[in-house]
Amino acid sequence: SSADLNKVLTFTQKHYAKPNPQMYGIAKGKNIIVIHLESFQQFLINYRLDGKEVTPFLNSLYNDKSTYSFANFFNQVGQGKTSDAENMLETSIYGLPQGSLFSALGTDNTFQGAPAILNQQKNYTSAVFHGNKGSFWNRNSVYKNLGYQNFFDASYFNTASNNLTEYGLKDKLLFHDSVKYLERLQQPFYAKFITVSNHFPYTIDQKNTDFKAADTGDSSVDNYFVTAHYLDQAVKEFFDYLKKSGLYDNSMIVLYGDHYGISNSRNLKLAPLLGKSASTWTDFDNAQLQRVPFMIHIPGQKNGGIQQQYGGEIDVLPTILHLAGVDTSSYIQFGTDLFSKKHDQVVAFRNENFVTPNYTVVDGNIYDNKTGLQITHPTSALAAKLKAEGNKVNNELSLSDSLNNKNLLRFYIPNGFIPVNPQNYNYKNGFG
Ligand code: GP9
Ligand code: MN
Repeated sequence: SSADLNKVLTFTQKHYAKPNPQMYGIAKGKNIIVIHLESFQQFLINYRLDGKEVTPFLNSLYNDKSTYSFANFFNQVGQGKTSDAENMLETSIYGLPQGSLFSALGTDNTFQGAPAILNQQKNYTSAVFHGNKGSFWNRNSVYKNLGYQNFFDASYFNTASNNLTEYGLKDKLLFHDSVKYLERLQQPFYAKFITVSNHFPYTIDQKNTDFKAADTGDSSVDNYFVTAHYLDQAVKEFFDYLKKSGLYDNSMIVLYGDHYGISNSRNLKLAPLLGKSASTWTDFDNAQLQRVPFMIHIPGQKNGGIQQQYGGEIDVLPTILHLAGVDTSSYIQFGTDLFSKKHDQVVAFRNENFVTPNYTVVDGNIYDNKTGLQITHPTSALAAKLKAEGNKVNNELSLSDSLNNKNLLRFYIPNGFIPVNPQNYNYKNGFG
């Protein structure tokens, strides 16, 4: 109803953070290439296993002045995992408390997301590349509702069995075999690559395992480093293709990790590799490990570097749109531009726990980020502050749920936005 919609609008309009003028439009007219790093956690960045860098190429990007690299960026997914991450990045609206929004509501709901906005505002074409079936996570339907013009799923690639791992085409092949399609897209384009090789249980054939596994006694933890290394090499090869094709210089490349690769229960095996002990491991450590990479690489930029502000997946869309020079003030978005002075640094997890630059709140327990210790007797000022932040988190998540469950966007047309007609798009689907 319009009362429900108004509640959402009242929140998002007040929450809106206007762009930082120094950053607004710095990537105007550039291609936007989004690389989804499957199950990739931030702790891998600059990490050495037995003295050897696991992801040397991503490390070099992270440490490069042409990259805005975020040290305190968190995944915010729920059970929808990859699909929740995609949903947040495309729309700046949360996933559902249970299940996957893509699967549950993706066929019928109205979306106002990145491909349509960029197409309508800045004449971008759009494409997704993914080496699994188009029906996985209901992407076929959702992408049409988002206004994606092209979806190159497994049916476009050679999916002979030795080209695959458990979740589809090997990443090196995905990138290599996509370039011929990418080169033919009209520029500027918005293109997303969803990798799959670094997915649980982290298995890959002998030929691609030139990195020595860890030795924790849990094979998925041990091999996580092997497939992460493979993914790193795949991304490096893709950058080489981009340079060779000439696309690199006119592109902004955005990289993000979608969610954890090592689950909370397995973190106990991981702990010693992070210089910690399983016996003192807490919910605080689990929450802090929800960091994933977020990097915005803009060739030619010299003012990048490591950003300390706290944020998460919900914040990506307004950030990217502002860099592309798109005004976001009329869209319903729950995140805020990471570069804005008004950026909201309270990071909500889907289960209502949250992290701020100084504190972590899990199941109502407060932890001090500096010491990692629980604060059992907070001052009344601190208790009140965190209570207010917790209330904001709950309110935000429930407004997002109301928006999704009641499909409220069908009643809202942002200024200058033309509703997407999914029937304009037709993709093949399956294995070729
Ligand atoms: C499959 C892939 C994996 O297409 O994106 O999804 P996940 O299991 O990580 O949610
Ligand atoms: Mn995933």
